[in-house]
Amino acid sequence: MKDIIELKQESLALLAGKVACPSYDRNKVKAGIVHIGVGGFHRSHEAYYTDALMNETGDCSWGICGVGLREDDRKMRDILKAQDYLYALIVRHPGGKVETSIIGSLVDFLLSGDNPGAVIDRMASADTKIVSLTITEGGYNFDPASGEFEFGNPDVQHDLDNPAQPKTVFGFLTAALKQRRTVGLPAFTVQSCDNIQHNGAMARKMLLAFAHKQDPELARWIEREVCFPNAMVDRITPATTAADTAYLSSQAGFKDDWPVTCEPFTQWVIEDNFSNGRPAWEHVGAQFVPDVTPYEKMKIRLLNAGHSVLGLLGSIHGHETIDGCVADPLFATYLRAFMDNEATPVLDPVEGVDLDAYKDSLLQRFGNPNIKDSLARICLESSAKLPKFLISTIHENLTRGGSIKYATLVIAAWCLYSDKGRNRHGVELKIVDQMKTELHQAAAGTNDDPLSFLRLKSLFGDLASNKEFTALYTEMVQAIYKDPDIEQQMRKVLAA
Ligand code: CS2
Repeated sequence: MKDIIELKQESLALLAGKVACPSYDRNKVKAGIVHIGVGGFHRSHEAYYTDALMNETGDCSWGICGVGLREDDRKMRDILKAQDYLYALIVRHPGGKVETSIIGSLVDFLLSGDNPGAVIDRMASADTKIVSLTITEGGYNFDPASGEFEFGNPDVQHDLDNPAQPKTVFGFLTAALKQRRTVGLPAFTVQSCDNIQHNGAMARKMLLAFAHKQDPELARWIEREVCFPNAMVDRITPATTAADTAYLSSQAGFKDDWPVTCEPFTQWVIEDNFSNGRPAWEHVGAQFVPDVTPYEKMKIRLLNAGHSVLGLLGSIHGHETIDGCVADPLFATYLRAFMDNEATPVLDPVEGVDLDAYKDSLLQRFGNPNIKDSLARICLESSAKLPKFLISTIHENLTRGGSIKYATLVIAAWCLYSDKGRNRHGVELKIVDQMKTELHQAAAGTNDDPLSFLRLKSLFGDLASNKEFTALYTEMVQAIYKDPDIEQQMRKVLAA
């Protein structure tokens, strides 16, 4: 065991013989990007592309300074700092091949809780050209039903009252942009990397709503000067487990306290709309397109929605992982039927993409037995995900007279899940959701009022008053409340 190498800048020379390491001089890397929300996905995606680009071209002006806005980010910061911001990316192929590389594009990490002024200054620095975000679907602070900015959020109120000591992403972006404008620096680009359709437009709308309240003149400058490219981002990145860390020390001979595991597939389709330059990510596989709309809708309504379908139905059934679900023929058939009959009909054609082949590839990716993507991760924050991933598809199918039965059973399963917090065997399911209490209370009213869950208007809009939907939903929710054997209901839907 004493031969285990600590992951650090000074050990890269030793590690180079064992794993792929940065070939560029990390001392020369300038942080052209400030990234808010350094989790597994950022590290397997944007940081990976940026590292690959530096390896490919040697252009070191686009390193990344991570920023954590939550106290929960401290652990990641501490671990990365102790490793000189290096970490291992473990790519697991379906056939068992594993490719490990050390990613060097992160070069700093600030926690806003320690010093908000330092975060603002870093964003306002002349070196910063892009502020990118993975703040999750819930981080955009919009009301899911109206799509408008939620001024009721106490942190937003705090930021409006304390512009120099913000807590939210909107407070930080506004303060930094204000500083840039005052000193005559060009605006940075705000680049969303979250799974929201028109993620750039969403970031823009929310930031402008906030900035208008705080400083209307600055808001007008932001409106003119800041670009918010839309993008479709994709790489399945399960939560890191102790087995990943153990794998590195036993198989690769070095210690990383928080590596990232992901699938080999990766995709990034970006609108070429930047305020102040950008990395040439196209050299390492990103696609720049004039309009990302069809790509993002395809990905969110098939991949992300597909995950949620398996996540909720699978959790009630007692499956634990996505690959476990698709290895079960009933779940695989159900997923494909949902995709073919409900998700695909509401999609626009995507140039150069064969949707059938795309769906085949999704089933293969989900089935990767070496990516143990837990249903617990998929079900995290479902209230921020389902309106975008699945409920929009139901609304669109109701309008066009299309099928809704596959998705409706998922909503019924979500109600049971939120109410009981247990799978069909009575085993507890750990629910993590900002709306956990509201979801639970609404779901708990189901026995008296079968539509109780749907009355959460901010999630479901007017579904509770749609006769076609409520008739089917009532039948399904009552059936699974009587007997949570979800398989039986899935078979029924498939046979209907
Ligand atoms: C998942 C995504 O969060 C979820 O529910 O669907 O994290 C998904 O794995 C990624 O978007 C894949 O690109």
